[in-house]
Order: sequence, then structure tokens, then C-alpha cells
Amino acid sequence: MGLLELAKAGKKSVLDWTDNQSIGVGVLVREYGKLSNLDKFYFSFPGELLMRMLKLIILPLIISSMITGVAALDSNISGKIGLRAVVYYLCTTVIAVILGIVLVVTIKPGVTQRASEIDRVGSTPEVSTVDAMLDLLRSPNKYKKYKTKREKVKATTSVDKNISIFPDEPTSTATTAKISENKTQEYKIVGMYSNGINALGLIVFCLVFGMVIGKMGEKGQVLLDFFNALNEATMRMVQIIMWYMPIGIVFLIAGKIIEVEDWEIFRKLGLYMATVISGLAIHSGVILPLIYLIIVRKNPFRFAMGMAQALLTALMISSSSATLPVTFRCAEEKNSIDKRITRFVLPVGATINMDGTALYEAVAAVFIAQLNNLQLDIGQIVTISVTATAASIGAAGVPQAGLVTMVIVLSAVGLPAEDVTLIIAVDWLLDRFRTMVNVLGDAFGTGVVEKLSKKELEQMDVTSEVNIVNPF
Ligand code: DAS
Repeated sequence: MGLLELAKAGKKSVLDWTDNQSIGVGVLVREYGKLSNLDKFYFSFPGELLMRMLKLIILPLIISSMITGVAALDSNISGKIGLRAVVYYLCTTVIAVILGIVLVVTIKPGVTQRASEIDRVGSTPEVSTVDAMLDLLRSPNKYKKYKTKREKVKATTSVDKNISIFPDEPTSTATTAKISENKTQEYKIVGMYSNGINALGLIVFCLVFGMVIGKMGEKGQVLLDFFNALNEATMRMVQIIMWYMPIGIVFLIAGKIIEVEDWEIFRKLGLYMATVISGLAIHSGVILPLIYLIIVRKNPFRFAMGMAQALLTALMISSSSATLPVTFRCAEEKNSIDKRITRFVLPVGATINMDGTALYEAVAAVFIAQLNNLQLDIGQIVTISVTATAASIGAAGVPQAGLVTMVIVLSAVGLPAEDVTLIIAVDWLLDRFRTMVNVLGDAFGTGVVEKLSKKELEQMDVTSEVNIVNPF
């Protein structure tokens, strides 16, 4: 029997093994595979806990932050000035999302480049028996791909029972469509869209509900107090999760490294980071300055230089809210923006305007879809754009808030929320850059709104500026 025939026979015997579970090497591979599944499970258990905590916090986070954010806008806005700020911020956020989508669809960081990575089961090139065995032994998870009728290895240890104190999918809203068993890129379309509508529906409900109670005045105050308290409590729980996050991330990454079937993921992660950072650079270095130049007719880069201290602070602490005192001082003292503008526009910006976060969430969602070899259709791209914009409005100006609200975007298109672990490893760096862009976007907004509100400012009582007390 020639080598080729031997290889064909060998490959067949490897594949047959998974069907009829023959003994010998098959049992060895199967046992090794099963053990490593459990080892992997133990490794990723602390990380899995982190993911389930994040998924549990999503619902109260979306509901409380969206409702209080929008309701607050209504009470803080002073007529036209506030409205201009909201319209400007929403436009720049949508532009950032579109830029992110164009870049990630063009660069395709998550798309499998090399033919050799194509799933062996689908188009199996002729492999020798030895290669097939070594391949299976080296990465036992591949044997799952050769699995046909085999029962999934169920980690029925107490570990799995413990983990259920954090249920995986607390409600249908946050449930993601399960990827079909053999990952042939066929998501359960109904599942995806029904999840998408659920998550999107919740966000739209919260936005409208927030506007309604914002307009109810005294009658709505009790509701506003409740959701503000809920938001405060949720944010404190997010802080607790943040304390645990470094531990969870280490184990998540360890679990992912064990699972890595090829080291291609790191090339893709590098390309993903380049896509996000180039998008942030284009948005903050070209688009925002251009809008500022067209409307304000002043040098945008001189303005940005005036914000340098705030941008550096944002880079260091990854929190646009905590940077706000510095943003106020830079806008007023370095760029001489009228205090009557900064008092309205900066708090509104810090609440709803996160261009960097919106761009990042759009890129990350498409990147994760690409990693799952999923071709997004226009409907899903639009869903990602809308939910990335809304999620950035709901994201708080605290470290890695964009990562937490990221799960909303993934849920909206039915992508597996746990895939956020693929990008968590590099999030600490990207968070700094997107926070800088968030702060710069807020600051440019003060210049633009000041220019557009010249008439109102002249009509306002001159003494009104003097009475404004710096809240920081
Ligand atoms: N760190 C957030 C901020 O402070 C941004 C984010 O997490 O996306 O703006």
C-alpha cells in the first residue's frame, strides 16, 4: 500500500475513531482531550466567574445608566445651548461609529487570512496519519472538530455547579445565540435577531422612559431618585467587579491560551489594536479638528494643545469622569471657553459623549464576528452601529466601562458575549486611548457650542457668568 493510500486509510481511521470510539490511540486522545477540557475548565473557571458577573450586571447597568443619563439631560439642559450640545455630540459619535465600521470591514483584522487555517473538517487536505495524530494530541480541542455523534464532554464537577451562582444568561435580553455545534458560521438567525431586538428594545425603552420621567418634573422625581440610587449601587458593584477583574483576566487569558488552536489569534489581536488606534487617531486628529475648524474658524490643534493636561490625565487614569475637573480648567483657562458653556456642555459630554468608546465597540463587535467567521449583513452592521452609539451613551466615564457595555453590543447581534474575553487582554491599553478621545471630543464640543451660541450668550445677563461656581 503506497504512502498516499496509507495516509488516506490512516486519516479515515482517525475520523472513524470519533464515530465508533475505537480503543488504543483513540482512547488515549479522547482521554487526553477530555482531561484537558477539564483542566481548561479549571483554568478558565475564575475567568468564567468574571464574565458571568459582568453579564449579570448588564441589565441593571443599562437600565439605570441610560434612564438616569437621559433624564439628567432634560433637567440640565438650558434650552438651545444644551440641545446644540446633544445634537453635536450625537453626530460626532455616529461619525466615530461609521469610521470604525469602515475601518474594521476594510482591514478585516479577525478574518482568517491563510487557507491552511480553514477548518480541517470542512476541506481536509490530505494529511498523513502521523500528522493527524500529532495534530490531535497537540491541541485536543481539534478532536472536537473530528467529533461527530460524540456526546459533548460535560464538566459535571462541583466547579460547574458553583459557577451557577452566577447564571450564564440571567435573562433572554442578554442571551446570545449559541453558535451552531460545528461552527459552520450558521448562527441561528432567528435567535440572533430576536436577541438583537431584545437588547435594542431595552435600550430604546430606557432612552424613551428616561426622557419621559425627565419631563415629569416633581411627579417623576421619586422615579428619578430610584434610578439614580440604582445607578449608584450598580456602579459600586461595577467597582467591586473591577477589583476582581485583574484576577479574572489572568485566568481568562490563561484559559484562552490553553484553548488557542493556533497562535494566529495574536496576529489578529495586533491587527485589531491597530484598527482601533488608527480609527481613534483619524477621528481625533482629522475629523473632530475639521468640524471645529469649519464651525469655529480657529486652529483646532492649538485648541487641542490647550487640552494637553486633560488628555494626559485621561491617558493615565482611563476615566473621563475623573478627568472632568482638569477638562474644565483646560477649557476655561487655556482655551478661554465661556464658563456658561462649559458648565452645561462638559457634564453633558461626560454623560453621553464617548466617541472613542463608540468607535471601539463597533470595531470590537465586528472583529469578534470575523473571529467567528460570521459574515455580517447590512442589518447586523446597522444594529451594531446603533447599539455601539447607545452603549457609549450608557457607558460611565470609569475605567473599562466600554468593555462592560461591550456585551450589550454583542448581545444585540447575538454574538457570544464570552468572546469579549478575546479582546479583554488588550483592553487596558485601548481604554486609555479611547478615554483620551472621549475627553477631546467633549472639549471640542465646548468650542463648537460656544461659537453657535454667541447670540444667546450676549442676551444672557453678563453677571450670570460671574455667579457660576466651579463645581470642582
Ligand atoms: N474609560 C472610559 C472613560 O472614562 C471609556 C471606556 O471604557 O470606553 O471614558
